[in-house]
Amino acid sequence: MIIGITCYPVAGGSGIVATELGQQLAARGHQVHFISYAIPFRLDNFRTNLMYHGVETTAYPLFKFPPYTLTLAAKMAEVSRNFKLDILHMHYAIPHATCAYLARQLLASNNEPIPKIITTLHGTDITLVGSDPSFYDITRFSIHASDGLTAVSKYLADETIDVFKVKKEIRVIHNFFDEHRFKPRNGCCHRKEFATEHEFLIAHVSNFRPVKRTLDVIDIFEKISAELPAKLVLIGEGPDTILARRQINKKGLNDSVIFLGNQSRIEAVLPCADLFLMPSEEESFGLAALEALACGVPVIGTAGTGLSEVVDDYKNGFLLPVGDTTSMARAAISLLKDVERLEEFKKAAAEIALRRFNSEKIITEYERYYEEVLNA
Ligand code: GMT
Repeated sequence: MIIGITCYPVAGGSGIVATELGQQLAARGHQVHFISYAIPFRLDNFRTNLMYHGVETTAYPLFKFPPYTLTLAAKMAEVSRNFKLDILHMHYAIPHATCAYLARQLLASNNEPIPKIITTLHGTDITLVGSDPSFYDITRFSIHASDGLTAVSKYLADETIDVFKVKKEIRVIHNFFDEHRFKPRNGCCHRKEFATEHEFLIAHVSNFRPVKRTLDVIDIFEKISAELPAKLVLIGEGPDTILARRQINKKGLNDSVIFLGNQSRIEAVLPCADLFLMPSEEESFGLAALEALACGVPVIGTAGTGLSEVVDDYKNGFLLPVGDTTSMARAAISLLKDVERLEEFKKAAAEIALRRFNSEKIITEYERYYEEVLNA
């Protein structure tokens, strides 16, 4: 198949999933074309069957906001025409599915072959509409204009059907991880750069948006470190980074917290950790939590979100109510104090992640879904 993929190229779960998917499809012999305004984060190597098409953002005195979506739609049509795309796979309805719809109209107006549009929902479309209802109609329209729809969890599929009154099937295809990159510690690890042998290492990875509740991460860590020797490693950057730094300073935790900023190879750090914290307000899936589990790191996260499809409560982590940092810290402390149980959780983390979310399985699900949509 010849597939065009558009995603947000910046660090974030949806871009990572799109990039890994494109790379693995290319490795299976499909021709993959990334169409975006920058090379996606994690698309760092040359690969056979894989091409990147940059989209220009035009600065023109009349434009207060450069019309990126129009140049993106035009580029989608151009790549479709030049490479005879079978599928345009959009990650996010807004604006990508809308642009794909426009590209399709452009091609149709010239009687040119039209690729099928598949949209994968990652969650933030709903958040966007939640914070700005003016996006509701265009999001609903773009969802319905797609030939195929997937969601990264059942939780998200149900929410989307509910919020947007969706009348078509949304196929649930869970996120996955690259099993060659994310695996438990094998002796060669940077652990001693972060913590001593006697300290526990706690990790958190996110884009530090308010939805991630980074201050809860610090609160949980403060409670853990009051009882046990521990260090906290923070990976990622975002609007709440400054708040987090201020809070760490205020609590006198500077010597116990390591900020690593954005990292493209988090698999070098994750396996060193004993526990991963994801106390988000909302999480349609929680890819960073899956990557931690794959590295054999149990997760403490929020109940009642898509994380429930990723973390097995009481087997490889604990899911607790949003904002309940006391219970989260208590769960963390009791697990860290129980050496045998911690080892069981670590083993279960890697095993369950590999069994349910290995890339081989999930990429095949995408391939089959592409075929279904093409033959519909
Ligand atoms: O969580 C973010 O802020 C990033 C966002 C994104 O678009 O990259 O992540 C969303 O998509 C990921 C990949 O499917 C999911 O693992 C995340 O759970 C989801 N984020 C939220 O639902 C808040």
